[in-house]
Amino acid sequence: MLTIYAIPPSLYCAKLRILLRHKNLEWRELPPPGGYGSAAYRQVVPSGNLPAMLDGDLLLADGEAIAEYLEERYPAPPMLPRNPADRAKMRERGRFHDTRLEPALRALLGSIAPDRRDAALNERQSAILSEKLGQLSRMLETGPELAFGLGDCGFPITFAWIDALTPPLALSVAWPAAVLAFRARIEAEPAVAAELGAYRPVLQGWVAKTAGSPA
Ligand SMILES: N[C@@H](CCC(=O)N[C@@H](CS)C(=O)NCC(=O)O)C(=O)O
Repeated sequence: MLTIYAIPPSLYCAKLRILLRHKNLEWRELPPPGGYGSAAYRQVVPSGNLPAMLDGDLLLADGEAIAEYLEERYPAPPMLPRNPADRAKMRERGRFHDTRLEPALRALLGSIAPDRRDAALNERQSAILSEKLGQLSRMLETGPELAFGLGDCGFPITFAWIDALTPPLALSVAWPAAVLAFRARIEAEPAVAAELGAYRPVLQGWVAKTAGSPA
């Protein structure tokens, strides 16, 4: 059985669980030894990255490296299309999530606690998130021909974070119609629905605790 090092509120750990669920894989989860960011965990995983995965003797850290490995090791159901151009488009979508959209959200994490609220930052990041969603909307016009793939797994989790941070940080994010349609489509995937069902309460509890409002 696969072992995953994870912590409950981690966006990238939830993203990986969507893939595990979609591929019907069994896994057990361990917290990082010594806790988040600990030296003890870096003894096991040099980069300290979460998630990390153990498959027999193989230790891998980084969500995308893990996802590509699992796709090759457990090819059914396929999460990359068959032809090279569509495979590349699916990877492009995933990279856009990890390197463009999610960092625009991550910039807000330091501003959730009431004593660290930064209204100007929240406004700026609202505009950047809206811009990224606009870019995604245009990218979806030429999407790869696969109902659900590797490049899709991060979006439902980042969308849930935007929802969760919108009330406490008074975000104003514009959602293009094509992104809302994409969101509805991927949220209807059983693996996504199952992960969101488990993850949303954890996320909402974490945000409520950090933002200082009742869960
Ligand atoms: N690109 C990485 C991002 C993962 C990431 O940012 N993980 C955070 C937790 S959500 C983390 O590892 N933080 C601890 C650290 O970097 O030491 C991946 O896909 O695995």
